[in-house]
Amino acid sequence: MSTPKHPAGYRAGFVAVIGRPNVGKSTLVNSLVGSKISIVSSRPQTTRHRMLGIASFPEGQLVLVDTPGIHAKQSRAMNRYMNRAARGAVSDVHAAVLVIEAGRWHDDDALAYSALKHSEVPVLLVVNKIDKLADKNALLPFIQEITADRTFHSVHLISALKNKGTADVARDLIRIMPESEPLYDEDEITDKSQRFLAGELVREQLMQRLGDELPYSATVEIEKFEVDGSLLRIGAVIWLEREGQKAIVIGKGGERMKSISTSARIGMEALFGSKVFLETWCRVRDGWSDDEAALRRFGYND
Ligand SMILES: Nc1nc2c(ncn2[C@@H]2O[C@H](COP(=O)(O)OP(=O)(O)O)[C@@H](O)[C@H]2O)c(=O)[nH]1
Ligand SMILES: [Mg+2]
Repeated sequence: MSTPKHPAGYRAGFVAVIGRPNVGKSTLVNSLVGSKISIVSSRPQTTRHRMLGIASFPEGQLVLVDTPGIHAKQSRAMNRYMNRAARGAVSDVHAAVLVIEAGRWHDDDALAYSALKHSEVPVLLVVNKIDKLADKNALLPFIQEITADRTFHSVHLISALKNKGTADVARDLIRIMPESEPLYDEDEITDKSQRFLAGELVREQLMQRLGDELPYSATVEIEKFEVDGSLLRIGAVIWLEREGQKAIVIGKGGERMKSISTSARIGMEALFGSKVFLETWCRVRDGWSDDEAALRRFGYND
């Protein structure tokens, strides 16, 4: 008879990570997983897809569902896709984490809470970015106000960016999970392919480096992903909506494109643990972000 690999009382389950855009959901998922699998930027709506982050601990495993933020504006096909992905994440989970930003309670926080309220799963309130708060004394009345007429399993004050308080969030969540064998191999960190993650790392650079409107009209397609001995050869196409956007992405003398490519490559090498040869170029496809067929082709299908 084989001895069981996991201790008695090992727990595993799914956790939805919910909140309005830009509160730090992806940063929290990365902190719990211990690797940067979900891209992060200071722009709202960086996360476009629902993705799983797998966080394994000696006493249990959390499968975190990172979501695009729930928000009220739904005019374009892309926004409708992102809201569907976020709301869909609340079904079939064992717990949910509502992430908010310390010191601020927005209408869209209330919208996210109301999406959870009907689901009957325990909800942890995670107040993030406490490192940014000059006056920590202001937190208590803020939290009292939020929790006065809302029900939470527990409240955590954290800084996902500085990994402060996140271990307690994990411990608390594991206690809620059902007893179970691990749901994924303990060395897996996400359900997404390396190919997908490579595209996201290029898109992260676009989100971080381009002016206000442009990042939302760009997407990335990985045309080539080849293993060549210990080297990964990756070819990425940046799809834009208008010819005029090309010059902006490429920059003077190709400088911007070069830094996008270099930073994305460094991120890929860290995540994949191998050397990467990355080629990046731009193409134009008119109006792709409001075209359901083009969205599906670029992997936005649910
Ligand atoms: N100061 C600070 N910034 C944070 C923290 N967590 C996330 N951020 C920043 O907030 C921005 C949005 O984070 P992201 O994880 O993409 O938010 P999401 O849209 O909710 O997934 C990024 O610039 C992060 O670096 C934190 O604990 N402290
Ligand atoms: Mg995100």
